[in-house]
Amino acid sequence: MLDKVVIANRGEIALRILRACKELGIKTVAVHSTVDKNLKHVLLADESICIGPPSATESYLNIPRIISAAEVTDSAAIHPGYGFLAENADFAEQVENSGFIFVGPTPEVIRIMGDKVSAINAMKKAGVPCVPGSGGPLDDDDDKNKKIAKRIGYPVIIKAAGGGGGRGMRVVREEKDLLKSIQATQSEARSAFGNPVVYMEKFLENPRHIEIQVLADGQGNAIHLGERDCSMQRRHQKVVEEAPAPGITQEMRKSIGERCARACVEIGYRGAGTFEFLYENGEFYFIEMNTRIQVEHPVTEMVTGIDLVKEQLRIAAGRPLSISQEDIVIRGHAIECRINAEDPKTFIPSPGPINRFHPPGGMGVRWDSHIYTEYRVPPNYDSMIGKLITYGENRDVAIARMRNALNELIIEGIKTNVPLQKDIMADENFQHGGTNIHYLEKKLGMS
Ligand code: MV4
Repeated sequence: MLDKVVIANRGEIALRILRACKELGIKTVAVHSTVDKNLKHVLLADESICIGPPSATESYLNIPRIISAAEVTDSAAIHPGYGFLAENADFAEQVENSGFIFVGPTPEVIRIMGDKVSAINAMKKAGVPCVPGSGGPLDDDDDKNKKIAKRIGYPVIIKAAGGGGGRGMRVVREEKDLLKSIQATQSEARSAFGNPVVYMEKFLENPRHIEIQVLADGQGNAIHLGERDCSMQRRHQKVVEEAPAPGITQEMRKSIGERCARACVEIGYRGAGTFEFLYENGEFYFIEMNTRIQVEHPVTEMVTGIDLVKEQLRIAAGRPLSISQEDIVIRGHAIECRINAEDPKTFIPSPGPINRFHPPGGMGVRWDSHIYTEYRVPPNYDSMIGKLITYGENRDVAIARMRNALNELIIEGIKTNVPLQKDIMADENFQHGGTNIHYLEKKLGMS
């Protein structure tokens, strides 16, 4: 096993990684900004190093400082968590070139998936179903673009190859708007991502967002761990996630999951990964792949019993996958509510001191969070302060437990989105299951 790991992140995921390391007998190094010196995982880590001021660009995004921390502590590996440098191929490459193990896929694979055009082409080649589209970058030939759009059929969507996660997209409903939309997306993409390449897809009007979790060892073995439904979102920020996805049958899960696992072997994937799909009218359409552990990984852990972060660390240590596809059984139902320090109506971040805190508990309740009484939520980072996960033998039980757990959860001193989460859990359409990606924004009266 790895001897010592640098946790190159903060907040709940840093604590999550620390716990997995401890279970595996791996020593831990916390790297943190000045404002994060009292984070729970920093206090629990074997060693800690301050790597800079609060600004993420000077701390959690500062590659030389993180690699130096690995050097001075004689660490074996660096776990990037999610966000920050987790999907930065240059970081993964520099980590490897400095003689450390990057807990994740190879830099080459991260690079392929970071470019959405190359990701789609790799997946198409590997037999993963994709959205009908241009199959490559669009050029300046207006007539050619019109032909592509006509073949696909309106409405179409123009997306930036360097985008992802909802940044740099434009829907086009009629031919007369095509050229200017392509040009606008190109120039936006050039300034936002330094890459003007755009591509075209059929625009799906009312899909759900369903993703498949995979694990691969980079030694020819790969498995899938079923799907998550992440459709409950606002402005591309997920709010509630669940596993399994309502209405997805064993047969559908097996069929799409096996295609993802096979694709992992084909592209030489290593580590935990997620295939993102749009799901509409009973069909899955690949849109992007995430090459990191995701925020919502606990719902998959609850329904499979597999510790995904421990698996990441075992894979990074060079061990072949210890679990086979037959070992994976989806049992029961899990729901995750993201808890954010924000106004529940305006969504304006609400940093500050937590004066009173009581976590929920009971059967099937999991609270993944770094917060404690008198912890101060800094204004410098993402507003997510915890994740409340409930499990039950079926979806109704998981919802009932979530409603109880949200009522038990007390966080005072700052505003949180707990009231919004209570509203969602009480919503009859959510309770019925299978709401699409537009549901929450419509409920909130945004569109
Ligand atoms: C789409 C789409 C409809 N049709 N692609 C937004 C985030 C990025 N990952 C892809 N996104 C979308 N791509 C086609 N061809 C609708 C969205 C989309 C979306 C997707 C997932 C979750 C939330 C979303 C919210 C708005 C739009």
